[in-house]
Amino acid sequence: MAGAQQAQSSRPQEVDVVVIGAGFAGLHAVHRFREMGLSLRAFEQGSGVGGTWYWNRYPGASSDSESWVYSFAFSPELEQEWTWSKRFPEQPEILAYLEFAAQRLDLKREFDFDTRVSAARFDENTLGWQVTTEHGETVRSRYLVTAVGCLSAAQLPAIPGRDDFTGEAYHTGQWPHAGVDFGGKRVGVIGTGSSGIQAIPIIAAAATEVVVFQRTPNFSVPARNHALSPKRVAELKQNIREIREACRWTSIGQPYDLRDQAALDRPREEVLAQMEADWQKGGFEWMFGSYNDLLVDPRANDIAADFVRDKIRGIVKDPETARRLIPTGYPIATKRLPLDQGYFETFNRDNVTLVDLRETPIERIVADGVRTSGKTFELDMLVFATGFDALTGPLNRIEIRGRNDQLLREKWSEGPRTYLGVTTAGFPNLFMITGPGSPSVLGNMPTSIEQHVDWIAECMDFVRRQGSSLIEPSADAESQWCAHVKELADGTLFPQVDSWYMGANVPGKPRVFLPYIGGFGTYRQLCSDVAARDYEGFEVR
Ligand code: N01
Repeated sequence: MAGAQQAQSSRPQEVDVVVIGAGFAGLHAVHRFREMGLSLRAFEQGSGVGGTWYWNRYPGASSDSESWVYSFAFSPELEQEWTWSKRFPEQPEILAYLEFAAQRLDLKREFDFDTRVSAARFDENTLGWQVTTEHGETVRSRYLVTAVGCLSAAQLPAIPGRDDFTGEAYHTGQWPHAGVDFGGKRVGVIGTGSSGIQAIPIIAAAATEVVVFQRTPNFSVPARNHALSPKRVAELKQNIREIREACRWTSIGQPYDLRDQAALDRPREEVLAQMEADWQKGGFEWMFGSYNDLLVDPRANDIAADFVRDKIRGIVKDPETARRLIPTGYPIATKRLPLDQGYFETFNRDNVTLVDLRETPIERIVADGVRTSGKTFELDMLVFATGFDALTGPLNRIEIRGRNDQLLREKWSEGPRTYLGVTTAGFPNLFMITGPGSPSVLGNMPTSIEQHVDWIAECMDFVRRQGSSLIEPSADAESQWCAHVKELADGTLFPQVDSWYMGANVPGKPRVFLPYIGGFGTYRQLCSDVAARDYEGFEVR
């Protein structure tokens, strides 16, 4: 312990840049800035690297991106040395990958782990940031770069009696590192988003009984995960550079893109046959490598939604359970579409009960279970798969103060305001990797992160070459960007629906579509154009 304190106090108190977070974004940023010769400090509240994958250790946790692109693109060495075992990587393997990368690039020594940044204040006199940790250390830096993740602020529902439960209780996003034993237990799962949908089949296979408390039925597409053969691995490694480059320009940063074709322009039988073929392949391609009108025209969306409804009817044996599981009243994929491995099939098991909270709402959590308006379910364990305060939550939980002591969460009280989703007016020299107003969660995260880290690094270099020390977006540029982000979202079906994309899952959160939906390649081009025009919309001095 004395040694740890010694190490901490021997670190510089004044640096070029402070990075917060040691997930994909923080690791990448630290590596990039160090390569540029910048001095830095980096803080991570967890005890190790991993970010999302450090915290989300629930059973079944897996990425919905193909493994070969769910990784760092900046290092051909890492790419060749690491071999993914499956099409969709599972949490232990992703965490092992990030450990491997951190080790290989010698990144861990840059981080203060177990150290939450509690506050950051822009200092008008020094034109830099004062960053304070929960341990009371204050570090001064020219730049502050947040790599805090988009889905890292876990959200527990305000259900009456939540603290009365005397059994075990876990949130999927804060899963115990020692693991959880479901054997012989009656487990209640609240929530059927991606986390619940991934966890429920695994919990059901291990527990005595599982009760799924479903508020909104969810669409889901089969992942069809499988092992990668040595031949496939060799092919992927050989072509990875071209695959990566293609990903950089598609709409969601994946190795496929929307077809240049509308479902409504094609014969219905052809569309259904194509959907069936894509369904058999599994993965997001079914939706996001498909017709280009599915997320903008409700009639096209209905074709896709009905397709999945038929699938659910075909899978779930009990017609009453199938009816309850079938989503109605909102367009498919306007709530984040999960990928599953046997989710709907799980409801054919004798030990699984579905409780439709629209028919029988939860009245309260009691000491030994959950009481709905229908009955009390006695439980030994509760799993909250209830999601996150997305995009703004992780930033707002830090007391970030800009010019005139303005608090970021107060500036954003009506919704986040950013320029390019990476900066915000009144907060000079602050960069938010995958911040609100950028594609972030709508794309393959490592691809989004790579683009932001590169853009930020080049921007800092530009400021240095100007002999300047400050960069800040203008209020006008910010307003125009926010209007653009909103206009694009309003052209889709997304704003009609209560989802975390809209902030609707957090009581009191303003209803604003949080990410940029104009497509990843388009966004990349816009950011590059801004840079090419000497950082148009920014003041540099
Ligand atoms: O959270 P969610 P998540 N009473 O917000 C329900 C990413 N992710 O952790 O829909 C009862 O999607 C809520 O119901 P409703 C991915 O981007 C990625 O599952 O609000 N129920 C909903 O069913 C994902 O989208 C991966 O009516 C309540 C659920 O809880 C995002 O993280 C894996 C309730 C929350 O679903 C979040 O996913 C996992 C209440 N009071 C996650 N409050 C991969 O890449 C909430 N709910 C694979």
